[in-house]
Amino acid sequence: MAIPDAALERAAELRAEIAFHNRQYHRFDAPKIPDAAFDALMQELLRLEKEFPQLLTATSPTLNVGGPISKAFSEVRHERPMLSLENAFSREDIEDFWRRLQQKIGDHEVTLVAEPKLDGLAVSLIYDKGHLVCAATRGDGETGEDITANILTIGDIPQQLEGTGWPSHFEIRGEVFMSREGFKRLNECALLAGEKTFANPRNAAAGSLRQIDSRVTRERPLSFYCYGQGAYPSEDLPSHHYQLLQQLSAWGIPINPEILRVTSIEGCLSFYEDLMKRRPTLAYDIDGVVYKVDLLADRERLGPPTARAPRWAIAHKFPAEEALTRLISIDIQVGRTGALTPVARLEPVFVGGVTVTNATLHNAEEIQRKDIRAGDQVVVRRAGDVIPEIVRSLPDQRPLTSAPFEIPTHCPVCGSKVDHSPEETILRCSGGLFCPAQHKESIRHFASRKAMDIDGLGEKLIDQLLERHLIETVADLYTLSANGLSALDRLGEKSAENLIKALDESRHTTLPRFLFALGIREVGEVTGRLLADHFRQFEDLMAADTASLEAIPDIGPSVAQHIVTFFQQPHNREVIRKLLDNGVFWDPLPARPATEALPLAGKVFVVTGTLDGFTRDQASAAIITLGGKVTSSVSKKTDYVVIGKEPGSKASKARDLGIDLLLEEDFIHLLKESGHEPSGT
Ligand code: 9MJ
Repeated sequence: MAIPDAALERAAELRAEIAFHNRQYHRFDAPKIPDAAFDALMQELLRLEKEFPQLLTATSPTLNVGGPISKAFSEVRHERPMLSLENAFSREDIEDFWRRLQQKIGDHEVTLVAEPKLDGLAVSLIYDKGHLVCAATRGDGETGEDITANILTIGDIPQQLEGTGWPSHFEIRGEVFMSREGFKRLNECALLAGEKTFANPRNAAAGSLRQIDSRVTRERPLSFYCYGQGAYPSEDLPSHHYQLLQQLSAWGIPINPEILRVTSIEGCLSFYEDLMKRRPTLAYDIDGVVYKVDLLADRERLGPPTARAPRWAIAHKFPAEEALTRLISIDIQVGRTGALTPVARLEPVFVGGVTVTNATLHNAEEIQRKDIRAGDQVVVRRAGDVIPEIVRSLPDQRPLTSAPFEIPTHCPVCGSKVDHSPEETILRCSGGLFCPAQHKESIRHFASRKAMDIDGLGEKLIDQLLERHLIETVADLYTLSANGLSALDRLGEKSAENLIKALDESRHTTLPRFLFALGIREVGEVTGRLLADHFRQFEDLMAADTASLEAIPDIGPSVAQHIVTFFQQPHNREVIRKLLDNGVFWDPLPARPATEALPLAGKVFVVTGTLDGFTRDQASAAIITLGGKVTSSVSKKTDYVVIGKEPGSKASKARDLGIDLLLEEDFIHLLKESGHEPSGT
């Protein structure tokens, strides 16, 4: 069958692109596109070559591992080819793998070794009479670069083996990588020194290992885990891969402690799921897991390797955390407090296991710094449950007509001037409640579950109520009638009645909720509770000055000023008066007993570290309610230090001073003994 011109052209295009990206990745340690985008190019070429086998040539990247080798290092010919791994992306791919194993070695139970797949750089290490004599990169799989001098600087890798019994000449293989912490430190130092930073730990590891000057490599935080053997005398090989790793470990070679043996598809998948869950908490980056046939004799029975990969192993890749897509536009959202947030509208893209259409751009300055423009191809990242973000754009493919992003000087909704305070990166609309966006968001906040909890009052309904002038302020919500609501689009009679009922029920609230609902800047739920607890009477809070507010633990000068400013505004006082006139009420808090009579009166506490059941504010509020005092530093006057996880220096100082340390369970016990009831909202 003749090959259609279109297929020929596309194959040539794909090969050129793949060659370019291979060079970026392997030669310069600076990939231009995410791994998943590269994999997609490769998959497309594989599909074409499968459909039109005449397309396949010996030099096709689908048959070749890795990238070109640098002339900066001398060449090392591998005693055995260093292969790559076949990739699996789904349960079906793993089932296929098992089926293939069953066909060839199904005459006994098959055990696999499951390993994390580190995202680093594969290296070969040769030991001669127990001494590390040669280290090489994978290179093109046949020939690698001699990086012995650099490998000798990595403290994890033994230059002389421990114990006894090693073969006189053997080769092991493993991954050199950089921990996330090490990568962060390295980039921070580079930034301070005005040097180039690395995009990720993998590039940093590769860049560090391929330094001409090994004194530079010595300064880099590199680690190593061995995952198998290369050329190894067969008479010295243990029968199983797992045993071999244990043996190597006994000679001082680092082995990943996560490695496990599994005997079923379910075993593989649960290893995969577990590691994927723990992926964000691991000290290093992994991009999947690898399953390997444990019994080495079985590997022979599976047949010779394919062009790139052995048949006895498969890499089960995690969903890519980075993907390429097009940035359609940069919208500016105006929040309740006027903060302007740029939001990226994206062509839908599958990343981190979900389809993403919006991503955060953090702030306007960052967009300018990274020169991200509407219309650009961009790298989107979604790691774990973190909100998707735009990492960078690919300016090479930018349309000629594109213009740099401009920091708005005026609010896109109301046209008011934008404030840009020097100490904040945040831009803020100065329009206050006159800005329709802020106004609408403040009503949404008022109705939200943790505030007045008005069930059924959503964004669309609020839009209509405002557009039809049925409400001006939140106080007007309480003048609505089912009759009046019947004019609204798509709001049935029943829903209208339900909303009126919900509004009516919300009239009976609590003082902490009411304070939170008012939407005073920096007054969240916890501060609302703290203020209610302290003042008891709403009128007293309204009349408070900054000095009396700042005297309350955990109320700083900024929030104190916001509170005073809020209650000074005639507009706010008017809305509050109307809310109370329209029937909003709360049960008065019982008068506070004299502080001296309270169980923790006179006791001084410090809270440090992370508690499981309380935020720091909640723990402080509980102590204060019981008459105790909370301070931020440990001194001789401190009676108790409550310690959570990762407590830091305060705990050791307390220990030095002989102060009572309370673990969270001791603290809860003390609170209970003192008659504390957890405060609900
Ligand atoms: C990584 N990257 O962690 C292999 N790998 O085995 C592990 N790579 C591998 N094994 C054979 N754990 C070829 C590559």
